[in-house]
Amino acid sequence: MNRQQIAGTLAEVATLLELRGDNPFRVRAYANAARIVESLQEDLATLAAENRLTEIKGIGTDLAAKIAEMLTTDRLRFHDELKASFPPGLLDLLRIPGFGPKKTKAVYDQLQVDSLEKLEAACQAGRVAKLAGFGEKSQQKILEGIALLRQFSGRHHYHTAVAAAEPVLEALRSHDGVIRCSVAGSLRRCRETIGDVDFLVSAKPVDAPGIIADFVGMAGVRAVSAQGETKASVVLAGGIQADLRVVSDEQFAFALNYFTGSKEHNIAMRSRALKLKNLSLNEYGFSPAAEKEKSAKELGSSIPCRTEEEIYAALDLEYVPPELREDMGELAGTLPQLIVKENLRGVFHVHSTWSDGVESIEAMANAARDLGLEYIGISDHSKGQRQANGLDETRLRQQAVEVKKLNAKFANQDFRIFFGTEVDILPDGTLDFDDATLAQCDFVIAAVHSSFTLPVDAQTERICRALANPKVTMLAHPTGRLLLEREGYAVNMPEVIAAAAEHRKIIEINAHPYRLDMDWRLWKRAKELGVKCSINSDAHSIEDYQYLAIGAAIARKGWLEKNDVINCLPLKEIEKVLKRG
Ligand code: DGT
Ligand code: CA
Ligand code: CA
Repeated sequence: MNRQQIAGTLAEVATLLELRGDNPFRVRAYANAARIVESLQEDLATLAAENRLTEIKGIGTDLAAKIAEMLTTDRLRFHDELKASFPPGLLDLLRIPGFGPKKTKAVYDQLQVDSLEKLEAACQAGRVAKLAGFGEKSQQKILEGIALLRQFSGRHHYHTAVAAAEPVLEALRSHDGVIRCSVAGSLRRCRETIGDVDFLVSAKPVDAPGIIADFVGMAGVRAVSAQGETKASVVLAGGIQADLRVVSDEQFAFALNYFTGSKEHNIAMRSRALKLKNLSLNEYGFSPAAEKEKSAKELGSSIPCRTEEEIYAALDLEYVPPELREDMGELAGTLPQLIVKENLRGVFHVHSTWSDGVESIEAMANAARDLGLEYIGISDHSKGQRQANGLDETRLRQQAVEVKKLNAKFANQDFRIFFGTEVDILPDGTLDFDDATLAQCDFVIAAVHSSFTLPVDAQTERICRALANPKVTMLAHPTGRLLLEREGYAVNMPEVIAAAAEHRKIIEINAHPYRLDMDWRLWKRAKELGVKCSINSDAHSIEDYQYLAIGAAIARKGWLEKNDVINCLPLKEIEKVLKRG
């Protein structure tokens, strides 16, 4: 077990002991030990090996033995036994916001409630309100808490979390006591899904309680899970959990860096600080490695840093943009000049009413032009997509005529509609249109929309065969995943990437927030092999164009630069590229 897991187990022991009605001093000893281990700077395994665990303040012989047991056996028998002594469903009650061990014990002892379902039923029957210390109001709160729990037990799509975070950030920013504020965590790193939203604020100590009070009382807050003097956790509308931490302005950069993560990036930063400068680094600042972790918290950072730039500079590093902080080599050498969404000059993979879009081609074109783009690539579905009103050969020819007419209208406006298709890749790797039909297109996007359950080798071969087709320009959403809904189909992506490189095909980042496919983790390798990216909106409506910003964020996570992304090319150049084939 690592430090974090050991701390978590100790905290759970404290909760379970309290639930059992154990001696409060014993409960507190475990809770304290969890906190101590959590913030410990020294390496637990080293301390244990040198028999020095008891030197940690608050860790006696009994706790030291338990920590040693977790270090060597990866479990704690005492914890296992405690857990086994309760009905498994009982522990779920602890996840209800505001429902701690005391309340859990009360409903268990007095009403034999040992699961969320039973608690819900007891509340609905009015039995919980009658218990001492509960009442009608708290019964209602429990029901709301259970409903929320069901909703927020999962993760959330990036765009949902952004939408939930924006008003909160705005409210925090407008608060008088707030000096600086930011989102942190996975949201700042632009991960494709978000567990909880992390907010960080700097303020004077006197202002912290007021900021916390305003945060938990905000209009969008549905429930308060925890509230302290400098931090709080709430559930926002839509069931998204959010944490707020308030720190001093001197600590802000360090806290921002720490709580932005990722955990793996933090670990790499810490070990670099130690190796290079003999300094320990945490959310409070730098301190001489020989001293206990407390020193930065209490004495201030031994190298003061106002900004994250200064922290990286102190470690002889260039600034690492949050999207790259995933421990994928970002501390090892020169960083790319990452693409920004303003670099995008046009957009491919646009649908219209000809298949399953909701706007005409002309409306989609005008909207793109209003956004400052110079071209769109219309690519409606092919005939295999009957439920999406896919086009057959005849309708495709008619659509080509319409696009030609529209382009005549746009001729003097430095704007162009490229004519394409999102053609199905059939199970054997051939395409839904023959070469002669595809020849009238300016570009061709090949996509898998069926036979998701092929064995991995067959699926890979199918896609690679499509990529070998000279008529194909780019590959759509390579794994077909729908984030938080459905896994992608089994496919050997390194082989697909190699095939794209060999046949000089583009791979898309499908910017739809449910897809974000091809995954950011694969782009570094693809780029090394020379594969180009197209950030595609997959727009079925005008609003969907906004997904381009998410696509650009994912491209940044994939280390991509402007030159790696073909729709950063201006109209005149993309015309040449498409003509060359
Ligand atoms: P999420 O919420 O699951 O989408 O992912 P994050 O990255 O936002 O994770 P979260 O909210 O648990 O914590 C926020 C950041 O705090 C995380 O990215 C890094 C930092 N952090 C949390 N726990 C640890 C830890 O045990 N060690 C280190 N080094 N950093 C941590
Ligand atoms: Ca988070
Ligand atoms: Ca968090």
